[in-house]
Amino acid sequence: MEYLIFNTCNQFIGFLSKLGCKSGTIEELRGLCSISAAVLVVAIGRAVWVEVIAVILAAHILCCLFFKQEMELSLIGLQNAGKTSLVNVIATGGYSEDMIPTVGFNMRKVTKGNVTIKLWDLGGQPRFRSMWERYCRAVSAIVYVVDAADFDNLSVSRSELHDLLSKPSLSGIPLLVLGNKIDKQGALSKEDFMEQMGLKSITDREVCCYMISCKNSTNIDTVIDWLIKHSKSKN
Ligand SMILES: Nc1nc2c(ncn2[C@@H]2O[C@H](COP(=O)(O)OP(=O)(O)O)[C@@H](O)[C@H]2O)c(=O)[nH]1
Ligand SMILES: [Mg+2]
Repeated sequence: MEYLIFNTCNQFIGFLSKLGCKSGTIEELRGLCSISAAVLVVAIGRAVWVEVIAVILAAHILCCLFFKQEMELSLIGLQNAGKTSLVNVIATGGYSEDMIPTVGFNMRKVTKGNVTIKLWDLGGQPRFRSMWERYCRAVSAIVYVVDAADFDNLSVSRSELHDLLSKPSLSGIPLLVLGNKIDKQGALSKEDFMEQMGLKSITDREVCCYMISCKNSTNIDTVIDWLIKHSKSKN
């Protein structure tokens, strides 16, 4: 490219000299043309790079637009089940024993690859349970967290879950039930947990159950895989 521009300039200068221009003027013109050619090449070179970068950016934006997935889900369950701990483990991998009970709700956005998960972490105390249904209406999935080692509260947890699922506004929304704290001695097996929670009687939606430990990060990757699989395409 540079050679072509330089050659054209030289031919133009040769033509000028044939017309009788002074050699000094022609040398100046030759120098000027060389500099212009170099500037042009750099400019074209840059333009090419700018184009290449623009194409890469456009492709990236298109990929993001067409393949970006987003999901909104509600995390519910009785207080102390480990909902906020689960959000923390999914978001940062961090776990803490000293958790402050969630008052009302928390919202966290977590990005995993091209999937953005908007998590509503709802308070589990009795006074907050009435708002569960409202926050579950438009979600891609309901995640119900249970302390699988807290036998005293299992029946309450079961009845709250079945109460919630009976709401017509929530029909068909996929449900993921997590038996948490399996690191604790005496925690229920998956079979017993499913039995105690009455999961086999839920037939009007997709139901999945995993036994997890936020403390030891057991099965957290499986949970994230399930969530990603249930995320909706943005477009
Ligand atoms: N042993 C054990 N404790 C856990 C686990 N997950 C949460 N906890 C503890 O359970 C308590 C309540 O957790 P939190 O996330 O606040 O529960 P939430 O009320 O459902 O949000 C905290 O002391 C946590 O450290 C777990 O997998 N194993
Ligand atoms: Mg909490």
